[in-house]
Amino acid sequence: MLRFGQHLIKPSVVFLKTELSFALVNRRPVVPGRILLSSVSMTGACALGKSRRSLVCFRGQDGPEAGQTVKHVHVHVLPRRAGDFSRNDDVYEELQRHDKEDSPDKWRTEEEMAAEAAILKKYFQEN
Ligand code: AMW
Repeated sequence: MLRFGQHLIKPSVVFLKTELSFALVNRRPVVPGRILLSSVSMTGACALGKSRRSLVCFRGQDGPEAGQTVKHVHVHVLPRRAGDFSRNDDVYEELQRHDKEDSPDKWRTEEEMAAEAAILKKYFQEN
């Protein structure tokens, strides 16, 4: 198990691990392919985001006033695609609402998360 702030993360949802960082799939992605990096591996994440979607957005929230809910340094990687939100910047409002209105019934199952993590793990092994 890995610690992610107040959460214990099962190895099945982690798709990349280095000496100082790990990357996991989000239990509640705002856009398909949204992932979390426990510390920054920007080059790999950028390549991954671009390979799967047309653009990629990085988001970090430092402190509760900035919307941070997990007390562990992390960055969100959100693959973006033209037209995924009717107004492009609506993604930021959706992110704010999303994390405020979190509850267990909205989370993906461990199986769903593990399936996505397996695809991403394979991608990193091959690239
Ligand atoms: W923050 O609001 O701290 O910038 O982001 C925390 C993110 O971590 C949220 O998007 C939330 O969905 C995600 N998250 C929280 N706990 C877990 C978990 N156990 N597994 C996967 N994602 C998680």
